[in-house]
Amino acid sequence: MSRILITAALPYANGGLHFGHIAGAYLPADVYARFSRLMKHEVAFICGSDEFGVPITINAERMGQSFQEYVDVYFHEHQKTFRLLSISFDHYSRTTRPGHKKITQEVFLSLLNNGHIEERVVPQLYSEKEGRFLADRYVKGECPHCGYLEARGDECPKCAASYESTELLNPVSKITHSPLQLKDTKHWFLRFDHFKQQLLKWLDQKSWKGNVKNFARFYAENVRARAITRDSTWGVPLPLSNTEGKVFYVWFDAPLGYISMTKEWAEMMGRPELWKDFWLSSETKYVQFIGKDNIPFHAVFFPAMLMGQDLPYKKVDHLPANEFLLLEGKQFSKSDGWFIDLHLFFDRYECDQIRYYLALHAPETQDTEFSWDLFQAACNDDLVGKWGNLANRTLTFLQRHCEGCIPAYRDLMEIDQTFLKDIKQITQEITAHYDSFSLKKAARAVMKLASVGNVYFNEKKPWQEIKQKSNKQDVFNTLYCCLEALKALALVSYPIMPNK
Ligand code: B3M
Ligand code: ZN
Repeated sequence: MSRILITAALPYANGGLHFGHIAGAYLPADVYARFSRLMKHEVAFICGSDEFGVPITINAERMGQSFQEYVDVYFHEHQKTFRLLSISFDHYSRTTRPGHKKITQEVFLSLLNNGHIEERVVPQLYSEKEGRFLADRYVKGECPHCGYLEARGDECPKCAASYESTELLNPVSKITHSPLQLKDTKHWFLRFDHFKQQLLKWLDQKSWKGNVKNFARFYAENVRARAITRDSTWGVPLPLSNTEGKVFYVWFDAPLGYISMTKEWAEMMGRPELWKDFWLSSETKYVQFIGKDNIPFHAVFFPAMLMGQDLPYKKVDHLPANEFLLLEGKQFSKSDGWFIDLHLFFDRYECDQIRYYLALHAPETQDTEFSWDLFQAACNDDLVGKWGNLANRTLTFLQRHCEGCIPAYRDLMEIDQTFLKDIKQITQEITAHYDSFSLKKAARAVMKLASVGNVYFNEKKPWQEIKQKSNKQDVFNTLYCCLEALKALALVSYPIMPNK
């Protein structure tokens, strides 16, 4: 038995979740957590919502809601979605809880004391009218490259140039349309470059997917100091005097949520020291499930933050980052109306159907898609045609000819013994697939087991044999072997289809 820490990317409390998010992080994480518990490992499966950051403040202001009211809505909505999908978190928390602030500040102070933090004075856009500095996304102006008048704070929709918001010509506030001035302000920079060699060496030892590792190496090669603070009132405040109006950048505090949430979980279970077994022990196996857009933060920046600590925090061991799942070939987009309403979906279909589909079409090495045709095929051909068929014909036969009891077996023939061996071997195959986070292969092998069962049933033809009184024992043997297959099938299907 070993101890396994499993985390899934903390979703922003800034919009609903779709099947793309589920396929990318939450389903693979849940399958692995369920599998690990089945194998009797000690598991902590931790997640929660990511509730700070500029996009959240902009949307809340637009809706006329307080920031807290706004994130509350999505905190609850996400939990509802996760329940519909039977995601079995051991703890689901949020970054606005007090314990999170404490950890974030401690980690910062440790980096500061160890000489990895630098104060720098930088010019930022300031609104006299609003009395505040404005982040990129609050700003628009003229493109410094093509002169387009409606350019965004960080990139131009006309010529696609990207730039610093301080380079915009005639910048104005998107909220009040008032002009903005450059004004000097202090920010705190983390010297990620201090960790470059350590990061490269650490990454070298990882046996991650090729694309994940290459992407991570590229970021590690190019690390430099980055600002970890922002001018805002919504975020974790700095633990230093005279820093009003400064908070930590959301990507500084969010990954620390994995730690603060594990700590909170341990406290809630009445074992406040338990979090240390997961986070401060080199024996823990730590697996992070994320989408590919989150790779730099999980493979480089967060590990560097931990390398600068006094406590020996556990760094990620496995990072099975996934590509994207599209909807009929295009990215899911609520604003373009290109999405599936989850509540309507679950009025018609069951959780295990979509879990099976998303496992079978997991975007592990390339983008995949949700399509209604493929969904129909997965349900009808596989779940009904193979799995359901084997269960139905076996149990119906058993009911009819064995009074629903499990028959005793005797004198198995070679075909029966081969079948029992096949069951064992496919079960082992599936175990290995779960163990290496290969949902696609696991889902396929589950269906292979069902198919092998159906082939065996067809070959043994118990419906013919039952008519010949002398062969009753062979019919019992057939049913016994089919029940063995069903038992194995139930177990190996459980991580993907826990309800069925
Ligand atoms: N909230 C990004 C995302 O949802 C971000 C993940 C944080 S994990 C520490 O894509
Ligand atoms: Zn332009």
